[in-house]
Amino acid sequence: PGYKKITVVFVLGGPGSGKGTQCAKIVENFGFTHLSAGDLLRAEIKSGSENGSMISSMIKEGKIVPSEVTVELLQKAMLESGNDKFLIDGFPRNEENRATFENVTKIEPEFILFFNCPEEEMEQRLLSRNQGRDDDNIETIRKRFKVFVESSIPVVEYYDMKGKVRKVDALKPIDEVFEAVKAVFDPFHV
Ligand code: UP5
Ligand code: MG
Repeated sequence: PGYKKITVVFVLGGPGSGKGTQCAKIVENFGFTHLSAGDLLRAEIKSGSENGSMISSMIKEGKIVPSEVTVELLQKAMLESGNDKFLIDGFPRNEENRATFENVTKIEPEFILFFNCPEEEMEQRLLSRNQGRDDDNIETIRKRFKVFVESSIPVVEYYDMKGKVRKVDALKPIDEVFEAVKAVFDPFHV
Protein backbone atom coordinates (compact mmCIF):
# COMPACT_ATOMS: atom_id res chain seq x y z
CA PRO A 1 0.00 0.00 0.00
CA GLY A 2 1.17 3.50 -0.79
CA TYR A 3 3.58 2.32 -3.48
CA LYS A 4 3.20 3.99 -6.82
CA LYS A 5 3.16 1.71 -9.83
CA ILE A 6 6.37 1.93 -11.84
CA THR A 7 6.00 1.98 -15.62
CA VAL A 8 8.85 0.59 -17.69
CA VAL A 9 9.03 0.47 -21.48
CA PHE A 10 11.94 -1.42 -23.02
CA VAL A 11 13.14 0.27 -26.23
CA LEU A 12 14.85 -2.25 -28.49
CA GLY A 13 16.15 -2.34 -32.05
CA GLY A 14 19.44 -2.95 -33.81
CA PRO A 15 22.53 -0.76 -33.46
CA GLY A 16 21.74 2.54 -35.19
CA SER A 17 18.01 1.86 -35.54
CA GLY A 18 17.28 5.21 -33.83
CA LYS A 19 16.52 4.21 -30.23
CA GLY A 20 18.28 7.19 -28.65
CA THR A 21 16.91 9.66 -31.19
CA GLN A 22 13.31 8.60 -30.64
CA CYS A 23 13.65 8.32 -26.84
CA ALA A 24 14.67 11.99 -26.68
CA LYS A 25 11.41 12.88 -28.47
CA ILE A 26 9.30 10.61 -26.25
CA VAL A 27 10.75 12.32 -23.16
CA GLU A 28 9.71 15.77 -24.47
CA ASN A 29 6.14 14.63 -25.09
CA PHE A 30 5.24 11.99 -22.53
CA GLY A 31 7.12 12.67 -19.27
CA PHE A 32 9.28 9.56 -19.22
CA THR A 33 12.86 9.42 -17.96
CA HIS A 34 15.23 8.06 -20.63
CA LEU A 35 17.80 5.53 -19.41
CA SER A 36 20.15 4.27 -22.12
CA ALA A 37 21.97 1.20 -20.80
CA GLY A 38 24.82 1.93 -23.24
CA ASP A 39 25.10 5.55 -22.02
CA LEU A 40 25.17 4.37 -18.38
CA LEU A 41 27.95 1.88 -19.22
CA ARG A 42 29.94 4.55 -21.10
CA ALA A 43 29.55 6.92 -18.10
CA GLU A 44 30.81 4.12 -15.84
CA ILE A 45 33.96 3.83 -18.00
CA LYS A 46 34.52 7.61 -17.80
CA SER A 47 34.04 7.68 -14.02
CA GLY A 48 37.13 5.49 -13.67
CA SER A 49 35.25 2.76 -11.79
CA GLU A 50 36.74 -0.66 -11.07
CA ASN A 51 34.64 -2.23 -13.82
CA GLY A 52 35.60 0.44 -16.36
CA SER A 53 38.27 -1.41 -18.29
CA MET A 54 36.20 -4.62 -18.46
CA ILE A 55 33.18 -2.67 -19.77
CA SER A 56 35.35 -0.79 -22.25
CA SER A 57 36.83 -3.93 -23.78
CA MET A 58 33.41 -5.61 -24.02
CA ILE A 59 31.90 -2.59 -25.83
CA LYS A 60 34.84 -2.53 -28.28
CA GLU A 61 34.09 -6.19 -29.05
CA GLY A 62 30.32 -5.60 -29.27
CA LYS A 63 29.80 -8.06 -26.41
CA ILE A 64 27.11 -7.90 -23.75
CA VAL A 65 28.33 -6.72 -20.33
CA PRO A 66 27.43 -9.05 -17.40
CA SER A 67 23.83 -8.51 -16.30
CA GLU A 68 24.51 -7.67 -12.68
CA VAL A 69 26.66 -4.68 -13.72
CA THR A 70 24.01 -3.25 -16.06
CA VAL A 71 21.03 -3.98 -13.81
CA GLU A 72 22.73 -2.26 -10.87
CA LEU A 73 23.39 0.86 -12.97
CA LEU A 74 19.78 0.90 -14.20
CA GLN A 75 18.35 0.43 -10.69
CA LYS A 76 20.51 3.22 -9.30
CA ALA A 77 19.49 5.59 -12.11
CA MET A 78 15.81 4.77 -11.61
CA LEU A 79 16.01 5.53 -7.90
CA GLU A 80 17.96 8.75 -8.43
CA SER A 81 15.53 10.05 -11.08
CA GLY A 82 12.58 10.41 -8.72
CA ASN A 83 10.31 9.56 -11.68
CA ASP A 84 7.98 6.57 -11.99
CA LYS A 85 8.00 6.21 -15.81
CA PHE A 86 11.08 4.94 -17.61
CA LEU A 87 12.26 4.25 -21.14
CA ILE A 88 14.98 1.64 -20.83
CA ASP A 89 16.90 1.93 -24.10
CA GLY A 90 19.08 -0.89 -25.43
CA PHE A 91 18.27 -3.36 -22.63
CA PRO A 92 17.58 -6.30 -22.17
CA ARG A 93 19.97 -7.55 -24.88
CA ASN A 94 19.83 -11.26 -24.04
CA GLU A 95 17.81 -13.76 -22.02
CA GLU A 96 20.12 -13.43 -19.03
CA ASN A 97 19.68 -9.63 -19.00
CA ARG A 98 15.91 -10.08 -19.08
CA ALA A 99 15.77 -12.69 -16.32
CA THR A 100 18.17 -10.77 -14.05
CA PHE A 101 16.19 -7.52 -14.40
CA GLU A 102 12.91 -9.30 -13.64
CA ASN A 103 14.32 -11.19 -10.65
CA VAL A 104 16.09 -8.21 -9.13
CA THR A 105 13.47 -5.49 -9.69
CA LYS A 106 10.26 -7.57 -9.94
CA ILE A 107 9.21 -5.15 -12.70
CA GLU A 108 7.34 -6.38 -15.79
CA PRO A 109 7.62 -4.01 -18.77
CA GLU A 110 4.42 -2.31 -19.93
CA PHE A 111 5.41 -3.02 -23.53
CA ILE A 112 8.44 -3.28 -25.81
CA LEU A 113 8.93 -0.55 -28.41
CA PHE A 114 10.81 -2.21 -31.25
CA PHE A 115 12.50 -0.30 -34.08
CA ASN A 116 12.66 -2.41 -37.19
CA CYS A 117 15.41 -1.32 -39.59
CA PRO A 118 17.47 -3.07 -42.30
CA GLU A 119 21.16 -3.66 -41.54
CA GLU A 120 22.41 -1.68 -44.56
CA GLU A 121 20.60 1.43 -43.31
CA MET A 122 21.83 0.97 -39.72
CA GLU A 123 25.40 0.51 -40.97
CA GLN A 124 25.23 3.75 -42.97
CA ARG A 125 23.85 5.66 -39.98
CA LEU A 126 26.52 4.37 -37.60
CA LEU A 127 29.38 5.03 -40.01
CA SER A 128 28.25 8.63 -40.51
CA ARG A 129 27.38 9.39 -36.86
CA ASN A 130 30.83 10.80 -35.96
CA GLN A 131 30.35 11.05 -32.22
CA GLY A 132 33.65 9.37 -31.47
CA ARG A 133 32.16 6.14 -30.16
CA ASP A 134 34.75 3.37 -29.85
CA ASP A 135 32.30 0.88 -31.36
CA ASP A 136 31.39 2.87 -34.50
CA ASN A 137 33.93 1.22 -36.80
CA ILE A 138 33.01 -1.32 -39.43
CA GLU A 139 34.65 -4.25 -37.61
CA THR A 140 32.82 -3.65 -34.32
CA ILE A 141 29.58 -2.74 -36.12
CA ARG A 142 29.54 -6.20 -37.77
CA LYS A 143 30.06 -7.83 -34.35
CA ARG A 144 27.22 -5.73 -32.87
CA PHE A 145 24.88 -6.86 -35.68
CA LYS A 146 25.77 -10.51 -35.06
CA VAL A 147 25.14 -10.24 -31.30
CA PHE A 148 21.87 -8.43 -31.99
CA VAL A 149 20.60 -11.23 -34.25
CA GLU A 150 21.84 -14.10 -32.09
CA SER A 151 21.08 -12.78 -28.57
CA SER A 152 18.74 -9.77 -28.69
CA ILE A 153 16.17 -10.85 -31.29
CA PRO A 154 15.25 -13.89 -29.12
CA VAL A 155 14.30 -11.47 -26.31
CA VAL A 156 12.04 -9.56 -28.70
CA GLU A 157 10.48 -12.88 -29.78
CA TYR A 158 9.90 -13.83 -26.13
CA TYR A 159 7.94 -10.64 -25.52
CA ASP A 160 6.18 -10.94 -28.88
CA MET A 161 4.74 -14.27 -27.72
CA LYS A 162 3.32 -12.39 -24.73
CA GLY A 163 1.73 -9.81 -27.05
CA LYS A 164 3.93 -7.04 -25.68
CA VAL A 165 5.86 -5.88 -28.77
CA ARG A 166 4.92 -2.62 -30.54
CA LYS A 167 6.87 -2.70 -33.81
CA VAL A 168 7.66 0.52 -35.66
CA ASP A 169 9.19 0.96 -39.14
CA ALA A 170 12.47 2.77 -38.38
CA LEU A 171 13.62 3.19 -41.99
CA LYS A 172 11.52 6.35 -42.46
CA PRO A 173 12.70 9.90 -41.70
CA ILE A 174 12.97 10.78 -37.97
CA ASP A 175 9.71 12.76 -37.79
CA GLU A 176 7.72 10.05 -39.57
CA VAL A 177 9.07 7.40 -37.23
CA PHE A 178 8.02 9.59 -34.33
CA GLU A 179 4.45 9.84 -35.68
CA ALA A 180 4.21 6.06 -35.39
CA VAL A 181 5.84 6.15 -31.93
CA LYS A 182 3.34 8.76 -30.75
CA ALA A 183 0.46 6.48 -31.67
CA VAL A 184 1.95 3.78 -29.43
CA PHE A 185 2.41 6.18 -26.47
CA ASP A 186 -0.90 8.03 -26.73
CA PRO A 187 -2.41 6.29 -23.67
CA PHE A 188 0.46 7.80 -21.64
CA HIS A 189 -0.24 11.45 -22.46
CA VAL A 190 0.11 13.64 -19.37
N1 UP5 B 1 19.24 8.53 -37.17
C1 UP5 B 1 18.39 8.15 -36.20
N2 UP5 B 1 17.15 7.96 -36.70
C2 UP5 B 1 17.23 8.20 -38.03
C3 UP5 B 1 16.28 8.18 -39.10
N3 UP5 B 1 14.99 7.84 -38.90
N4 UP5 B 1 16.71 8.46 -40.35
C4 UP5 B 1 18.02 8.80 -40.57
N5 UP5 B 1 18.97 8.86 -39.60
C5 UP5 B 1 18.57 8.57 -38.34
O1 UP5 B 1 20.85 6.90 -34.20
C6 UP5 B 1 22.02 6.51 -34.88
C7 UP5 B 1 22.36 7.54 -35.95
O2 UP5 B 1 21.33 7.53 -36.94
C8 UP5 B 1 22.42 8.98 -35.43
O3 UP5 B 1 23.42 9.68 -36.12
C9 UP5 B 1 21.04 9.54 -35.75
O4 UP5 B 1 21.05 10.92 -35.95
C10 UP5 B 1 20.69 8.80 -37.02
P1 UP5 B 1 20.65 6.61 -32.64
O5 UP5 B 1 19.37 7.23 -32.23
O6 UP5 B 1 21.86 6.95 -31.91
O7 UP5 B 1 20.46 5.00 -32.71
P2 UP5 B 1 20.57 3.92 -31.56
O8 UP5 B 1 19.60 2.85 -31.90
O9 UP5 B 1 20.46 4.55 -30.22
O10 UP5 B 1 22.06 3.41 -31.84
P3 UP5 B 1 23.17 2.94 -30.83
O11 UP5 B 1 24.44 2.90 -31.60
O12 UP5 B 1 23.15 3.71 -29.57
O13 UP5 B 1 22.65 1.45 -30.54
P4 UP5 B 1 23.37 0.27 -29.87
O14 UP5 B 1 22.28 -0.61 -29.43
O15 UP5 B 1 24.42 -0.33 -30.71
O16 UP5 B 1 24.19 0.99 -28.69
P5 UP5 B 1 24.05 0.99 -27.11
O17 UP5 B 1 24.61 2.26 -26.64
O18 UP5 B 1 22.70 0.61 -26.70
O19 UP5 B 1 25.05 -0.21 -26.72
C11 UP5 B 1 26.42 -0.11 -27.05
C12 UP5 B 1 27.17 -1.30 -26.48
O20 UP5 B 1 27.08 -1.29 -25.07
C13 UP5 B 1 26.63 -2.69 -26.88
O21 UP5 B 1 27.11 -3.12 -28.14
C14 UP5 B 1 27.16 -3.55 -25.75
O22 UP5 B 1 28.53 -3.83 -25.94
C15 UP5 B 1 27.02 -2.60 -24.55
N6 UP5 B 1 25.75 -2.79 -23.83
C16 UP5 B 1 25.66 -3.88 -22.96
O23 UP5 B 1 26.59 -4.68 -22.83
N7 UP5 B 1 24.50 -4.07 -22.25
C17 UP5 B 1 23.43 -3.22 -22.37
O24 UP5 B 1 22.41 -3.45 -21.69
C18 UP5 B 1 23.52 -2.12 -23.25
C19 UP5 B 1 24.70 -1.94 -23.97
MG1 MG C 1 21.72 4.65 -28.50
